Amino acid sequence: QSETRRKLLELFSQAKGDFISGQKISEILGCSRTAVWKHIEDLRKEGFELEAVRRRGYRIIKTPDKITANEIQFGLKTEVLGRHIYFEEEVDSTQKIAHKLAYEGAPEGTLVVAELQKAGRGRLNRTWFSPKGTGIWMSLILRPPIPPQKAPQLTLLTAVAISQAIQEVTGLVPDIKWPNDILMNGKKCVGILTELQAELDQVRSVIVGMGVNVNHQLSEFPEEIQSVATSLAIEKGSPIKRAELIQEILFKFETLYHQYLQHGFLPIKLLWEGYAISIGREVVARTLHGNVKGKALGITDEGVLMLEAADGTIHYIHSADIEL
Ligand code: BT5
Repeated sequence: QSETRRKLLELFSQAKGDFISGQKISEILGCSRTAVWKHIEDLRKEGFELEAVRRRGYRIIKTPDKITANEIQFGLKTEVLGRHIYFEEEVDSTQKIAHKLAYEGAPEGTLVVAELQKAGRGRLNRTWFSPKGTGIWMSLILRPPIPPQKAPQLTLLTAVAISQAIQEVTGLVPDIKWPNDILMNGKKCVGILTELQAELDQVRSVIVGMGVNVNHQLSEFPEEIQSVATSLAIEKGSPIKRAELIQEILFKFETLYHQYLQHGFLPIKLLWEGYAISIGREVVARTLHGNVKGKALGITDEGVLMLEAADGTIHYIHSADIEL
């Protein structure tokens, strides 16, 4: 059933808005004309707008701003990432589900997506505000053949992938704040949380959590983050199709991930630097071992932040919150 649906959406996707005859659909799917009609009705119920014209067939006019597996897979350009999708309306945290799936052996590229997170997580057990219908809350399972200490590089890779996708889909140019924030006009619109399942010397899986504020209005954010948070729609002035952005994120991600696995972190680092805002500025790094103040010199070839303190000492920061 779901395999037929996937094939049907792929057909429409290939048709790029043109009509496909009912006859052709039934031949390719290997089902009756009545069954085709039923599948079309199901798509309509899910919010797709389809036109049916006698002798010409069916075409898709509009896809809904939904992010179920169907919408994400309709037009997806990747080979591996997002080819297995677990969609839920409501979850505690997509990270939690992805951890479980990864543990049970889910293949690389498996994506967990939800409309609403009741207990979305940031780093250090902070909460991530994830209301229904306006954002992208998703976790991607990767299985890179790298040692655990290199995993933070994937946070930076993710930030580049999301930034490129935002730029492609909205025309807006975001800033990356080391290590895991994407900002627009100084306010956070994306948070990234990279978690690991690993042996001592080998990663078993990396769970990349991505939270993107897409169509929120300012008043929809909790008061305590209204001065520091924003959404893409606020910045652009018009709503954005979430499924389209997810597809583009996965596409950019896959390209960068191939580069990373073939050539290492260096090409990613160069792209990252193109979006980085903290570099060259006086910042305070709040780490678990105390605060370090200094000028951000850049990141090392490993992705570690270098701060130069007033006395000239160089500090290597592996994990922190940065204040600009
Ligand atoms: C992060 O943490 O930025 C990582 C956020 C990752 C969220 C994704 S959503 C899908 C997946 N499933 C999860 O459960 N999590 C991941 P951190 O750097 O610690 O920032 C958290 C801080 O950002 C909070 O303490 C708030 O101050 C602020 N914040 C919370 N929700 C926000 C939002 N929606 N937009 C902007 N800022 C927010």
